[in-house]
Amino acid sequence: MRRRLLNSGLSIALPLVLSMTLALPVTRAKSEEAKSSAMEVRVDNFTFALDTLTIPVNSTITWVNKDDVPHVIASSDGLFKSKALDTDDRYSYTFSKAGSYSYYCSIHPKMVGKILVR
Ligand SMILES: [Cu+2]
Repeated sequence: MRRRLLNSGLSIALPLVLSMTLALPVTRAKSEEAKSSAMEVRVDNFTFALDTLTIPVNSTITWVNKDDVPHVIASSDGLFKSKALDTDDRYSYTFSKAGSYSYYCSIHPKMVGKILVR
């Protein structure tokens, strides 16, 4: 009797869990809320992979250049600036205060991104 109850409970719960798991990637937008305190932003095809990123205070963002031309990660208000990043070079910055941080590539100023720190 007890085993029968357990089985019927599982058969209801399992499809529910599966459908929730499958739904996750679909609901992720290009601008996503980050849970982790270390995030990577790929620079590829003259764009920042996540053009707007929301992160908790004290998160570290690492930009990785996947292009075969150099890019420079530069804060719009002069807070940070990388050296010229060649292919696969990385640049990291830790955001210790809440706020909105716009940045761009100083070689290609049309490349822009934003970090929202909460
Ligand atoms: Cu660039």
